[in-house]
Amino acid sequence: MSKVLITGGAGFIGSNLAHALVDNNEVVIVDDLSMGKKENISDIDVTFYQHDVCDSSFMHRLLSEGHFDYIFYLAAVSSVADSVVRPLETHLVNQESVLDTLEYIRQNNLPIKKFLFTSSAAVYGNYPDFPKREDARVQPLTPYAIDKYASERFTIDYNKLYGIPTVAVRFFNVYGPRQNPNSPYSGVLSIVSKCLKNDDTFVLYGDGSQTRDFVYVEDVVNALIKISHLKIASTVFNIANGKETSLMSIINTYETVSGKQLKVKKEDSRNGDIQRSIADISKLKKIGFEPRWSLVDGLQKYWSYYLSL
Ligand code: UD2
Repeated sequence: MSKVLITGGAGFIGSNLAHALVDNNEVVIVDDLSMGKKENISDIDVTFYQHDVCDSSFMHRLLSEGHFDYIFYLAAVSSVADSVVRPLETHLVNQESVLDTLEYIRQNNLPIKKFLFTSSAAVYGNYPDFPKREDARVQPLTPYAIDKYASERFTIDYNKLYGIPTVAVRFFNVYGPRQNPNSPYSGVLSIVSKCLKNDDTFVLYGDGSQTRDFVYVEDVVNALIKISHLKIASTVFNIANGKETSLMSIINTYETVSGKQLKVKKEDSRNGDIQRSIADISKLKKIGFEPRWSLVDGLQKYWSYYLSL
């Protein structure tokens, strides 16, 4: 049995990962519950610490006493828009806490098998090269993207310079059960789900022509587990579906799936918002990973989960 630390493990992606790992691993979770929820992990047998990853003395103690084989670093303020409003606070979480953990691992020669950092498609910015390959030009346009890119590079450099087994991934737009819809900065499909269910009005920023590569959380979790077990290190993988969908079009599909109509109010685009996003996932495919969830199937599963709440 391996020992696994998931920072941000009570959050959306982290809690789905914890559910997938818990049967065959000893799972420890650190989460300050700023976006995560205790209920996300209350049905599984994990050790949970409600703590901020910026509390470095707590993190150092945990790392030295935990004897972790795998560390999945998912703790983050995961909103682009929020980072534009609170650049310094989000920087401390999205970059400094990551570097502090890497540095503690280095200084203490902790014998981990893999440190996996979760970066973001936001690093690509608005250059018009599509689909985005991992070696495409980057253009981090927001504090969120800057921090994710820097942390990703630190992660990779800690392998190149110090031999620590590290790897990074870039999430595109992940959706599915347990995504918290209750912040204005929540993922768009969690907000759409809530509005559809409660007949609330959805605020559409921009004209809906902006595109995203939406990927179902179960595919993301399977990709994370697969990548963490690879012998290779010091590289970055896109995690996405490889399909480009406009916001308007996914809303229409969701209306069909749910049999309901979304009330929409339009507002100006958000500051720093990206117009197009689509991943090249051939690097993922090369390691034998293929996303299994189509948009319709993923939305159907998400909607039935949502109705059951
Ligand atoms: C998502 C991730 C981010 C990063 C990025 C990578 C979330 C919350 N954010 O940012 O962490 O990985 O992808 O590209 O998952 N929108 C509305 N109305 C709303 C909310 C959003 O119109 O109530 C729009 C928003 O302006 C944007 C699109 O929907 O054009 C997607 O927004 P998002 O916040 O879900 O995700 P994004 O792409 O900014």
